[in-house]
Amino acid sequence: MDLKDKRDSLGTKTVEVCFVLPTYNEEKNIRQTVEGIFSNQILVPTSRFRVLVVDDNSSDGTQKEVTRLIAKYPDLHMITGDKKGLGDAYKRGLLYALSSFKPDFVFQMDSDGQHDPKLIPAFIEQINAGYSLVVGSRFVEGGSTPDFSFRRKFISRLGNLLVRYAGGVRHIRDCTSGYRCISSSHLEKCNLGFLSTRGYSFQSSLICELVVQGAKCKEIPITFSRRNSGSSKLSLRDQVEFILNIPKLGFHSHKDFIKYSTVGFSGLFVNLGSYIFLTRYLGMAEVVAPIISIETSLISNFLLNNFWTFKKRNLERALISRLMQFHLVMGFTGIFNYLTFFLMFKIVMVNDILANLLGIGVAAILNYLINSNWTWKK
Ligand SMILES: Nc1nc2c(ncn2[C@@H]2O[C@H](COP(=O)(O)OP(=O)(O)O)[C@@H](O)[C@H]2O)c(=O)[nH]1
Ligand SMILES: [Mg+2]
Repeated sequence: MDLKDKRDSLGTKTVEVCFVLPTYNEEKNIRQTVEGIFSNQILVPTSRFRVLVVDDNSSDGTQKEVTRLIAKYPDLHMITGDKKGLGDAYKRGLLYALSSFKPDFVFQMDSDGQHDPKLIPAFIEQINAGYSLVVGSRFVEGGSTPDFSFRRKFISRLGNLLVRYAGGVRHIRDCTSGYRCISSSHLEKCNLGFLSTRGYSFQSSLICELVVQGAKCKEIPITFSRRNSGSSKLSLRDQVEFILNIPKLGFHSHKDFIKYSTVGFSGLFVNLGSYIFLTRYLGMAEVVAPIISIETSLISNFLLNNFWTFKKRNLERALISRLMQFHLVMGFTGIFNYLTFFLMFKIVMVNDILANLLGIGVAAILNYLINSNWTWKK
């Protein structure tokens, strides 16, 4: 039974899958990789495989080799461009694959034999189980990097730790792995401006952005074996860009909280400014003015959060009911602010300024969490 008969007999919708393979001087490796992918096609008859090679004008015979392979495999394609780095190649390749082939899923995979094509059915099994992002992981149980030197292992582990904790993807053990299967619907939602890294750090930006876009991730163990031939293209420039990219990941995953804190800080000045205006220019009594200045800062905070911090959220409730919720949350967390201060100052006996700062910190985190998940619930 050939593939078409097998599909017809199963009677299910064909899942379109596109493998994006970046190549730079992989003349001796690309054939084995492409053949390895297509030889798995028969094992997953409910899917249709396409392969897109993204070659950055390799100086060896990679393009010639791919052209020869295209004659044998009609579902193999190639795009070419100038070498600007792995991230740039992936960005071009993924966009091309999405717009030209409209796949349901996209695979990212290296072309040098370090990613075993025999694992493709295992990735697809997880996709069928409902995951939108399947990562071939070197750092979960059963995964390994037998060919890595101590130095490369250390860099890889440290890089992963930084990405996991700064980028809000703590639950993913291998954030820099280049062997992944991604649902196109999540990929299409990704902010390409954020993914504008040129080199290898593209992989960590992409995984953080996919999680921000709600991708449900599953890791499966892989052995990241030795390259078939040639050498790694990981450069010092890639490693520097990787480090410089970490703060960007941190800001991206905690963007709402940073904006919310900035608004909170601005409220301090609005409060104090209106107090001075009311008492010094309008001659209002000192015991009355704070009532108006507190309310003014609450309203300015509310408006800034509504039209800036949480601007992108699709909200159901009316503005006025959100304003009431905001007041309730601020009142409630104000009590926590005072209780923390009291506990720290009177019972733990810390300095009064420090106790106040702790109170403000606890209240800020608490009211962010409640406002973010209730007042401005997505
Ligand atoms: N198109 C393109 N592919 C690249 C570039 N840099 C690396 N690659 C490919 O990306 C894959 C992973 O690169 P490799 O050097 O093996 O990285 P390593 O496995 O982490 O050492 C390989 O298939 C490379 O040919 C690039 O600048 N452009
Ligand atoms: Mg490699």
